[in-house]
Amino acid sequence: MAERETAAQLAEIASRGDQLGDILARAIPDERAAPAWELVTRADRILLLAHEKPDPDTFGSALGLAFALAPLGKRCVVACADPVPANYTFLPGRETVMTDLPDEDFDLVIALDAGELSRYGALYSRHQAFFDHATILNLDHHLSSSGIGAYAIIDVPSAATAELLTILLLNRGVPIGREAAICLLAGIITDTRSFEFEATTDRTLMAGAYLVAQGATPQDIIKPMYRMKPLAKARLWGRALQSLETTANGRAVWAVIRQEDLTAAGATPDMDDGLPAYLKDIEGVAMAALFREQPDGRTRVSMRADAPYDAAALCGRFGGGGHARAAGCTLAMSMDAALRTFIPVMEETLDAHSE
Ligand SMILES: [Mn+2]
Repeated sequence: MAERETAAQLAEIASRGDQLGDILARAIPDERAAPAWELVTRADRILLLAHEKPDPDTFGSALGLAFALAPLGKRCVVACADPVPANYTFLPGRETVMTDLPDEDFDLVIALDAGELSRYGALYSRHQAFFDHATILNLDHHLSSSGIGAYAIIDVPSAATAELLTILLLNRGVPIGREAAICLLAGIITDTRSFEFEATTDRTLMAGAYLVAQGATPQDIIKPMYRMKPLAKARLWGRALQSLETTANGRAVWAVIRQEDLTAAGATPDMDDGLPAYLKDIEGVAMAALFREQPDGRTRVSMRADAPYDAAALCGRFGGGGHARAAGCTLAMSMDAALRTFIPVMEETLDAHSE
Protein backbone atom coordinates (compact mmCIF):
# COMPACT_ATOMS: atom_id res chain seq x y z
CA MET A 1 0.00 0.00 0.00
CA ALA A 2 2.80 2.40 0.89
CA GLU A 3 4.16 2.52 -2.65
CA ARG A 4 0.75 3.52 -4.00
CA GLU A 5 0.50 6.56 -1.75
CA THR A 6 1.23 9.77 -3.58
CA ALA A 7 3.13 12.61 -1.97
CA ALA A 8 -0.15 14.53 -1.72
CA GLN A 9 -1.80 11.68 0.18
CA LEU A 10 1.11 11.45 2.57
CA ALA A 11 0.99 15.20 3.17
CA GLU A 12 -2.72 14.95 3.89
CA ILE A 13 -2.18 12.13 6.40
CA ALA A 14 0.57 14.16 8.07
CA SER A 15 -1.64 17.24 8.41
CA ARG A 16 -4.45 15.13 9.85
CA GLY A 17 -1.90 13.96 12.42
CA ASP A 18 -0.89 17.56 13.08
CA GLN A 19 -4.46 18.62 13.83
CA LEU A 20 -4.93 15.68 16.20
CA GLY A 21 -1.57 16.47 17.76
CA ASP A 22 -2.70 20.03 18.50
CA ILE A 23 -5.88 18.82 20.18
CA LEU A 24 -4.02 16.19 22.23
CA ALA A 25 -1.31 18.65 23.27
CA ARG A 26 -4.00 20.77 24.92
CA ALA A 27 -5.43 17.77 26.82
CA ILE A 28 -2.99 18.33 29.68
CA PRO A 29 -2.54 21.72 31.37
CA ASP A 30 0.90 23.23 30.72
CA GLU A 31 1.41 23.79 34.44
CA ARG A 32 0.97 20.07 35.04
CA ALA A 33 3.23 18.96 32.18
CA ALA A 34 6.02 21.52 32.65
CA PRO A 35 7.40 20.34 36.05
CA ALA A 36 7.64 16.78 34.71
CA TRP A 37 9.52 17.92 31.64
CA GLU A 38 11.77 20.19 33.68
CA LEU A 39 13.10 17.02 35.40
CA VAL A 40 13.64 15.34 32.02
CA THR A 41 15.32 18.39 30.51
CA ARG A 42 17.83 18.60 33.36
CA ALA A 43 18.79 14.90 33.11
CA ASP A 44 21.27 13.30 30.72
CA ARG A 45 21.15 9.68 31.87
CA ILE A 46 17.65 8.41 32.47
CA LEU A 47 16.49 5.08 33.88
CA LEU A 48 13.03 4.07 32.65
CA LEU A 49 11.31 1.57 34.93
CA ALA A 50 8.63 -0.94 33.94
CA HIS A 51 6.72 -2.60 36.78
CA GLU A 52 7.00 -6.28 37.73
CA LYS A 53 4.60 -8.76 36.09
CA PRO A 54 4.87 -6.36 33.16
CA ASP A 55 2.22 -5.69 30.53
CA PRO A 56 2.64 -3.96 27.16
CA ASP A 57 1.56 -0.62 28.67
CA THR A 58 4.47 -0.45 31.09
CA PHE A 59 6.96 -1.71 28.46
CA GLY A 60 5.43 0.37 25.67
CA SER A 61 5.57 3.48 27.86
CA ALA A 62 9.21 2.88 28.85
CA LEU A 63 10.40 1.96 25.35
CA GLY A 64 8.26 4.62 23.67
CA LEU A 65 9.72 7.27 25.94
CA ALA A 66 13.25 5.95 25.29
CA PHE A 67 12.68 6.25 21.51
CA ALA A 68 11.25 9.77 21.89
CA LEU A 69 14.09 10.94 24.16
CA ALA A 70 17.02 9.50 22.16
CA PRO A 71 16.96 12.27 19.49
CA LEU A 72 17.15 14.82 22.35
CA GLY A 73 20.53 13.37 23.30
CA LYS A 74 19.29 11.56 26.42
CA ARG A 75 20.92 8.25 27.33
CA CYS A 76 18.07 5.96 28.34
CA VAL A 77 18.11 2.52 29.94
CA VAL A 78 14.86 0.54 30.19
CA ALA A 79 14.70 -1.95 33.07
CA CYS A 80 12.14 -4.38 34.46
CA ALA A 81 12.39 -7.05 37.15
CA ASP A 82 10.87 -9.58 34.72
CA PRO A 83 11.92 -10.34 31.14
CA VAL A 84 9.84 -9.27 28.14
CA PRO A 85 7.26 -12.02 27.41
CA ALA A 86 7.99 -13.92 24.19
CA ASN A 87 4.76 -12.88 22.44
CA TYR A 88 5.52 -9.14 22.71
CA THR A 89 7.16 -9.36 19.29
CA PHE A 90 5.49 -6.08 18.25
CA LEU A 91 7.57 -3.95 20.66
CA PRO A 92 10.60 -2.38 18.99
CA GLY A 93 13.58 -2.16 21.33
CA ARG A 94 12.42 -5.10 23.48
CA GLU A 95 15.90 -6.66 23.17
CA THR A 96 17.39 -3.67 25.03
CA VAL A 97 15.33 -4.19 28.22
CA MET A 98 17.53 -5.06 31.21
CA THR A 99 16.34 -7.26 34.08
CA ASP A 100 18.71 -5.63 36.56
CA LEU A 101 20.14 -2.16 36.99
CA PRO A 102 23.44 -1.52 35.19
CA ASP A 103 26.35 -0.42 37.35
CA GLU A 104 26.11 3.27 36.47
CA ASP A 105 24.61 6.48 37.76
CA PHE A 106 21.36 8.03 36.59
CA ASP A 107 20.25 11.64 36.85
CA LEU A 108 16.60 10.67 36.73
CA VAL A 109 14.40 7.62 37.20
CA ILE A 110 11.05 7.60 35.40
CA ALA A 111 8.72 5.05 36.99
CA LEU A 112 5.97 4.04 34.56
CA ASP A 113 2.50 2.57 35.01
CA ALA A 114 2.68 1.94 38.78
CA GLY A 115 2.57 4.42 41.65
CA GLU A 116 4.35 2.48 44.41
CA LEU A 117 8.05 1.58 44.42
CA SER A 118 7.28 -1.96 45.63
CA ARG A 119 5.54 -2.59 42.28
CA TYR A 120 8.94 -2.43 40.57
CA GLY A 121 9.70 -5.71 42.32
CA ALA A 122 13.20 -7.06 42.65
CA LEU A 123 14.69 -4.00 40.92
CA TYR A 124 13.55 -1.97 43.91
CA SER A 125 14.22 -4.52 46.68
CA ARG A 126 17.76 -5.19 45.39
CA HIS A 127 18.63 -1.48 44.98
CA GLN A 128 16.69 0.31 47.72
CA ALA A 129 19.67 2.50 48.63
CA PHE A 130 19.85 3.75 45.04
CA PHE A 131 16.12 4.49 44.91
CA ASP A 132 16.22 6.25 48.30
CA HIS A 133 18.49 8.91 46.78
CA ALA A 134 17.34 8.92 43.15
CA THR A 135 15.26 11.72 41.62
CA ILE A 136 12.08 9.98 40.52
CA LEU A 137 9.41 11.09 38.08
CA ASN A 138 6.26 8.95 38.26
CA LEU A 139 3.85 8.72 35.31
CA ASP A 140 0.82 6.50 35.78
CA HIS A 141 -2.95 6.27 35.31
CA HIS A 142 -4.12 4.00 38.15
CA LEU A 143 -6.73 5.38 40.56
CA SER A 144 -5.16 3.37 43.39
CA SER A 145 -1.67 4.85 42.86
CA SER A 146 -0.37 7.09 45.61
CA GLY A 147 2.37 8.59 43.42
CA ILE A 148 6.08 8.53 44.21
CA GLY A 149 9.20 10.62 43.82
CA ALA A 150 9.96 14.26 43.14
CA TYR A 151 6.96 14.71 40.85
CA ALA A 152 4.08 12.48 39.82
CA ILE A 153 1.35 12.68 37.21
CA ILE A 154 -1.33 10.10 38.00
CA ASP A 155 -3.76 10.74 35.15
CA VAL A 156 -6.78 8.58 35.86
CA PRO A 157 -8.75 9.66 32.73
CA SER A 158 -5.99 8.09 30.60
CA ALA A 159 -6.92 4.55 29.61
CA ALA A 160 -3.21 3.72 29.55
CA THR A 161 0.03 5.31 30.75
CA ALA A 162 0.89 5.37 27.04
CA GLU A 163 -2.08 7.69 26.45
CA LEU A 164 -0.77 10.07 29.12
CA LEU A 165 2.71 9.90 27.53
CA THR A 166 1.34 10.66 24.06
CA ILE A 167 -0.36 13.77 25.45
CA LEU A 168 2.65 14.79 27.53
CA LEU A 169 5.12 14.45 24.63
CA LEU A 170 2.84 16.43 22.32
CA ASN A 171 2.27 19.11 24.96
CA ARG A 172 6.05 19.49 25.28
CA GLY A 173 6.54 19.56 21.50
CA VAL A 174 8.57 16.33 21.42
CA PRO A 175 8.23 14.49 18.08
CA ILE A 176 6.83 10.94 18.28
CA GLY A 177 8.52 8.88 15.57
CA ARG A 178 7.33 5.59 14.15
CA GLU A 179 9.05 3.34 16.72
CA ALA A 180 7.83 5.42 19.67
CA ALA A 181 4.34 5.43 18.13
CA ILE A 182 4.30 1.62 17.87
CA CYS A 183 5.34 1.26 21.53
CA LEU A 184 2.74 3.75 22.75
CA LEU A 185 -0.04 2.30 20.60
CA ALA A 186 0.78 -1.15 22.05
CA GLY A 187 0.17 0.27 25.53
CA ILE A 188 -3.13 1.88 24.58
CA ILE A 189 -4.43 -1.13 22.64
CA THR A 190 -3.62 -3.66 25.33
CA ASP A 191 -4.84 -1.62 28.33
CA THR A 192 -8.18 -1.18 26.52
CA ARG A 193 -8.21 -4.65 24.89
CA SER A 194 -8.40 -3.09 21.44
CA PHE A 195 -10.50 -0.09 22.56
CA GLU A 196 -13.14 -2.36 24.13
CA PHE A 197 -12.91 -1.60 27.86
CA GLU A 198 -14.96 1.13 29.55
CA ALA A 199 -11.84 3.25 30.14
CA THR A 200 -11.74 3.97 26.38
CA THR A 201 -12.67 7.63 25.70
CA ASP A 202 -12.77 9.82 22.62
CA ARG A 203 -9.36 11.06 23.73
CA THR A 204 -8.02 7.49 23.86
CA LEU A 205 -9.18 6.98 20.28
CA MET A 206 -7.66 10.30 19.22
CA ALA A 207 -4.33 9.32 20.76
CA GLY A 208 -4.61 5.98 18.93
CA ALA A 209 -5.42 7.77 15.67
CA TYR A 210 -2.45 10.09 16.12
CA LEU A 211 -0.09 7.17 16.70
CA VAL A 212 -1.47 5.35 13.64
CA ALA A 213 -0.84 8.53 11.63
CA GLN A 214 2.80 8.31 12.81
CA GLY A 215 3.11 4.84 11.28
CA ALA A 216 1.94 2.37 13.95
CA THR A 217 -0.33 -0.48 12.78
CA PRO A 218 -3.01 -1.85 15.16
CA GLN A 219 -3.10 -5.28 13.50
CA ASP A 220 0.62 -5.84 14.20
CA ILE A 221 -0.15 -5.57 17.93
CA ILE A 222 -3.60 -7.16 18.10
CA LYS A 223 -2.75 -10.33 16.20
CA PRO A 224 0.23 -11.58 18.29
CA MET A 225 -1.40 -10.32 21.50
CA TYR A 226 -4.95 -11.64 21.14
CA ARG A 227 -5.40 -13.86 18.13
CA MET A 228 -2.32 -16.03 17.67
CA LYS A 229 -2.31 -19.17 19.80
CA PRO A 230 -0.37 -22.44 19.89
CA LEU A 231 -2.12 -25.44 18.30
CA ALA A 232 -2.02 -27.16 21.72
CA LYS A 233 -4.10 -24.34 23.21
CA ALA A 234 -6.78 -24.71 20.52
CA ARG A 235 -6.83 -28.46 21.17
CA LEU A 236 -7.11 -27.94 24.94
CA TRP A 237 -10.00 -25.47 24.55
CA GLY A 238 -11.70 -27.95 22.21
CA ARG A 239 -11.54 -30.66 24.86
CA ALA A 240 -12.68 -28.27 27.63
CA LEU A 241 -15.62 -27.03 25.52
CA GLN A 242 -16.67 -30.66 24.87
CA SER A 243 -17.16 -30.96 28.64
CA LEU A 244 -19.42 -27.88 28.83
CA GLU A 245 -22.46 -28.27 31.08
CA THR A 246 -25.18 -25.91 32.13
CA THR A 247 -27.72 -25.47 34.92
CA ALA A 248 -30.28 -22.95 36.21
CA ASN A 249 -31.85 -22.49 32.77
CA GLY A 250 -28.49 -21.75 31.20
CA ARG A 251 -27.58 -19.00 33.66
CA ALA A 252 -24.59 -20.98 34.95
CA VAL A 253 -22.10 -22.95 32.85
CA TRP A 254 -18.97 -24.90 33.70
CA ALA A 255 -16.25 -26.84 31.97
CA VAL A 256 -13.51 -29.15 33.23
CA ILE A 257 -9.87 -29.70 32.35
CA ARG A 258 -8.34 -32.90 33.68
CA GLN A 259 -4.67 -33.84 33.65
CA GLU A 260 -5.41 -36.26 30.79
CA ASP A 261 -6.74 -33.31 28.72
CA LEU A 262 -3.43 -31.46 29.13
CA THR A 263 -1.53 -34.60 28.10
CA ALA A 264 -3.77 -35.38 25.12
CA ALA A 265 -3.64 -31.78 23.85
CA GLY A 266 0.09 -31.45 24.53
CA ALA A 267 -0.84 -28.31 26.46
CA THR A 268 0.69 -26.48 29.42
CA PRO A 269 -1.52 -25.52 32.40
CA ASP A 270 -1.42 -21.78 31.51
CA MET A 271 -3.14 -22.46 28.19
CA ASP A 272 -6.56 -22.19 29.85
CA ASP A 273 -5.89 -18.45 30.02
CA GLY A 274 -8.97 -16.65 28.64
CA LEU A 275 -11.24 -19.67 28.83
CA PRO A 276 -13.26 -18.66 31.94
CA ALA A 277 -14.10 -15.28 30.32
CA TYR A 278 -15.01 -17.10 27.08
CA LEU A 279 -17.48 -19.27 29.03
CA LYS A 280 -18.94 -16.19 30.75
CA ASP A 281 -19.58 -14.63 27.33
CA ILE A 282 -22.04 -17.37 26.35
CA GLU A 283 -25.50 -15.81 25.85
CA GLY A 284 -27.69 -15.84 28.96
CA VAL A 285 -24.85 -16.84 31.29
CA ALA A 286 -24.48 -14.92 34.57
CA MET A 287 -21.93 -17.24 36.18
CA ALA A 288 -19.20 -19.43 34.70
CA ALA A 289 -16.67 -21.75 36.28
CA LEU A 290 -13.68 -23.63 34.94
CA PHE A 291 -12.60 -26.64 37.02
CA ARG A 292 -8.99 -27.73 36.59
CA GLU A 293 -7.57 -30.92 38.05
CA GLN A 294 -4.20 -30.19 39.68
CA PRO A 295 -1.23 -32.59 39.54
CA ASP A 296 -1.70 -33.29 43.30
CA GLY A 297 -5.35 -34.31 42.77
CA ARG A 298 -6.88 -31.10 44.14
CA THR A 299 -9.23 -29.02 42.01
CA ARG A 300 -8.72 -25.38 41.08
CA VAL A 301 -11.84 -23.34 40.24
CA SER A 302 -11.72 -20.12 38.18
CA MET A 303 -14.98 -18.24 38.29
CA ARG A 304 -16.52 -15.31 36.40
CA ALA A 305 -19.80 -13.62 37.39
CA ASP A 306 -21.99 -10.75 36.26
CA ALA A 307 -23.49 -8.26 38.73
CA PRO A 308 -25.22 -8.67 41.14
CA TYR A 309 -23.35 -11.93 41.75
CA ASP A 310 -20.07 -11.78 43.64
CA ALA A 311 -17.51 -14.35 42.50
CA ALA A 312 -15.08 -13.30 45.26
CA ALA A 313 -17.68 -13.90 47.98
CA LEU A 314 -18.63 -17.27 46.51
CA CYS A 315 -15.01 -18.43 46.16
CA GLY A 316 -14.27 -16.97 49.59
CA ARG A 317 -16.54 -19.64 51.09
CA PHE A 318 -13.93 -22.15 49.89
CA GLY A 319 -10.89 -20.21 51.08
CA GLY A 320 -10.31 -18.41 47.79
CA GLY A 321 -10.77 -14.82 46.67
CA GLY A 322 -10.36 -12.27 43.93
CA HIS A 323 -12.70 -9.65 42.53
CA ALA A 324 -16.51 -9.54 42.28
CA ARG A 325 -16.37 -10.27 38.54
CA ALA A 326 -13.43 -12.73 38.58
CA ALA A 327 -12.27 -14.96 41.41
CA GLY A 328 -10.87 -18.40 42.17
CA CYS A 329 -10.35 -21.04 44.83
CA THR A 330 -8.70 -24.43 45.27
CA LEU A 331 -10.74 -27.31 46.66
CA ALA A 332 -8.81 -30.06 48.45
CA MET A 333 -10.83 -32.78 46.72
CA SER A 334 -11.12 -34.67 43.45
CA MET A 335 -12.71 -33.16 40.36
CA ASP A 336 -15.95 -35.13 40.83
CA ALA A 337 -16.25 -34.16 44.51
CA ALA A 338 -15.48 -30.53 43.63
CA LEU A 339 -18.27 -30.48 41.05
CA ARG A 340 -20.72 -31.99 43.57
CA THR A 341 -19.67 -29.34 46.12
CA PHE A 342 -19.36 -26.19 44.03
CA ILE A 343 -22.20 -26.40 41.46
CA PRO A 344 -25.00 -26.47 44.10
CA VAL A 345 -23.53 -23.33 45.66
CA MET A 346 -23.65 -21.58 42.28
CA GLU A 347 -27.26 -22.74 41.85
CA GLU A 348 -28.25 -21.53 45.33
CA THR A 349 -26.66 -18.15 44.68
CA LEU A 350 -28.57 -17.78 41.41
CA ASP A 351 -31.82 -18.89 43.07
CA ALA A 352 -31.36 -16.42 45.93
CA HIS A 353 -31.33 -13.52 43.47
CA SER A 354 -34.13 -14.72 41.17
CA GLU A 355 -36.85 -14.40 43.80
MN1 LIG B 1 -1.49 0.70 32.29
